Amino acid sequence: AQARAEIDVDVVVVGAGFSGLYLLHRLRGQGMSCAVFERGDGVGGTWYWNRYPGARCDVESPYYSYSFSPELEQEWEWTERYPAQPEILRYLNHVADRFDLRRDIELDTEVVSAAYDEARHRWDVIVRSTADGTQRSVRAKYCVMATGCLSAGRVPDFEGLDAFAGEVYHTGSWPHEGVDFTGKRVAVIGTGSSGIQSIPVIAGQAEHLTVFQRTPNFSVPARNQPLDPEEWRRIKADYPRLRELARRTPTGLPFPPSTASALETAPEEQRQVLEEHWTLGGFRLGQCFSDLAVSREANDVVAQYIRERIDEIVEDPAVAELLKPYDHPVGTKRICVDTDYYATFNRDNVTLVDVRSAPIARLTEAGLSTTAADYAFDAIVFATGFDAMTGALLKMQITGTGGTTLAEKWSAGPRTYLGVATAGFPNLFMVTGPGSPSVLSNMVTSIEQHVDWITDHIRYLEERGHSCSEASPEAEDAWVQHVNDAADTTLFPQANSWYLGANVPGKPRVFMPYVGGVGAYRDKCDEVAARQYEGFSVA
Ligand code: NA7
Repeated sequence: AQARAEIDVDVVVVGAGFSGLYLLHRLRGQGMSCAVFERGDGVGGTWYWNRYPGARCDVESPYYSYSFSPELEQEWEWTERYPAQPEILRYLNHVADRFDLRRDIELDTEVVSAAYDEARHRWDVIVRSTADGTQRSVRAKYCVMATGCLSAGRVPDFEGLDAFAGEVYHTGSWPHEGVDFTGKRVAVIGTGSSGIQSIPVIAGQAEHLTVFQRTPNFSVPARNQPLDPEEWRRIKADYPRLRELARRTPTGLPFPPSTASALETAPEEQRQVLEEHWTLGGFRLGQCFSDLAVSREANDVVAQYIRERIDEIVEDPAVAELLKPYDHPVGTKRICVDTDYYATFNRDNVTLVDVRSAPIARLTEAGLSTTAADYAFDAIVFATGFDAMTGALLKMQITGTGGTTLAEKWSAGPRTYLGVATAGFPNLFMVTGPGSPSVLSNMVTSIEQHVDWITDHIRYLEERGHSCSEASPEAEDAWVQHVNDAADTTLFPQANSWYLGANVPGKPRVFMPYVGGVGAYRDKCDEVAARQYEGFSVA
């Protein structure tokens, strides 16, 4: 009771995207008071900021949604096979209204710092208004980071970044009023998911589009289409079973992984399987064979198949060759899911520039210069990605016991227990943190599992009158080792991906996500909970 009198709210939640909204709903259901801080001027997180042309989820609509409310599941209508950004944002706004969440969410407010007061067992959180810069402090018993994995956008440190006189955009913080590229000469830098989704749409608008590609990616046609009403009805009727299945598969999608090994499949049959999956579209291709993620030989079969499709689609053989990925196995960077990406390079108004052989040297007043040539543009779009998984967390000054900051603790790479907690930071939890399977899965399935687990843990502590819970260094060491060992049994470490921090110069090279899969991870978390939160020191 004494501690309670010293806090303003039971829980501070940072972020009002998929994670933060559900956290608030759950915590309130447990009778806890919450303050959610969100830097945007609306809810939605990732789907609030990523409004670039063509922005769309690569997970199919019926499964990229909350499962906690059967009523919500039944009343919401998705319109397409894959949800476009505006539709997901509408959904999240609907959720905020339907569950009366807005009254505990402060928009336009970013968290600057959070410091743990060991004597009082509380977090002192400093928040700042993005409108006028005023700061104030909030005290809470628990702090939950719902800050997202791909929320700290990254522009490469090019020389002369301010020199360019034209318009500059980053896909991850797109202007809300939209952008019209009609009649303009546009550059897109980057060919990850964001580049690959936006390039065909921008090409349709711009007078000329120049795409600067450093590493070609594997991309699979989405085959997006209006959601078939009959199929949608079937899914709705079958939601309980599909959701339960999704919670148990490695991907968090209700499609059990293939049990067929590519290497044990005859070439003609391999071909047939690949054709079927290519026709199905999207991530299904990544699930065609059981050994795709562990055998380079098996992976090469799929890689070669995609390269052949690129040859078929792209008319100019030299451009086709440039677009073919050879440097990393399929799936070791997230497979891109596109609409007309490769075909866009057949357009007269689109040019592909390889910046592997001649890197971008600097931005200039007129445009940019590679080491080989100068280019002039009206607009430059950075589709250059994010400081993934740790960026948003480390932007805040988070100080744990003994005055150690999270940045200090993670200077050689992030270390967590189960991806939800880190030793030295009591009563601080992370949703989809490094060490969790989140980014390798259907994010919403993972988010719901993390939130359920964290809020169950908080309820356990509250019911027993505990003042704090902290991951033990031993449990954390063992988990970090397990995450590394798991990654090392796969091909994932062979790619210079953001999973490894490889996209940010100087970032420690540590494989961050847990490759063990959603189902296995859930089992492990459930086991820890069943053993009275084994690996946590509770006081
Ligand atoms: P990604 O996947 O990190 O892609 C960023 C792209 O930007 C990628 O092609 C990078 O090439 C390129 N890039 C980054 N820095 C440079 C420089 N200096 N020069 C040229 N090109 C550069 O981010 P996205 O936003 O597309 O997607 C993020 C996730 O969102 C995605 O995985 C899905 O989960 C959804 P590189 O490969 O590093 O050579």
